[in-house]
Amino acid sequence: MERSLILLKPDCVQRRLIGKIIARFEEKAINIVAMKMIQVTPDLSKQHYAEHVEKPFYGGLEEFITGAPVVAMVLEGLEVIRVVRDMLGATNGLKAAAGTIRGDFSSSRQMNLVHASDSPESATREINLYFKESELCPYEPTLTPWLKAGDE
Ligand code: FUP
Repeated sequence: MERSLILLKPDCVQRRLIGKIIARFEEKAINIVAMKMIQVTPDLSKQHYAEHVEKPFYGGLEEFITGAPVVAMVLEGLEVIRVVRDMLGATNGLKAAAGTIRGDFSSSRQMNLVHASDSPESATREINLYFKESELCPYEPTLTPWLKAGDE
């Protein structure tokens, strides 16, 4: 089992797409094990996007991500880091394939609706940035026998 840190970004909240996007993850039978709405601060943004802080686009990115609340979630499932990235599509909504979340709902590189961790190392770092251990609520869905075979 893997975990991934997902943010429904300010554009997702402002456009009233939270429910639709969460439904995509639920329909895929991915487990939501933590969720909360928060206001990202400039300090948290700099920690989250540490690899981008020196880049020319960072100022705009920080203004965007701190501009309205986000919904932070921890998703859990088999290969969930790759599965969710595939569900999101390419970073730029204009380039994301139709059928992906960004391909269907975004026409922007910055306002691409959802963040998802890109590796196990990033997932651990990002989950610890947004959640305390006590805020995680892992559980076994009663539907599990109908979601995958016993040896998967
Ligand atoms: P991703 O891994 O899909 O989140 O994308 P990146 O780590 O490459 O970029 C992080 C965020 O910066 C993306 F959500 C989009 C944004 N970005 C810009 O706003 N301008 C750029 O030129 C590049 C990325």
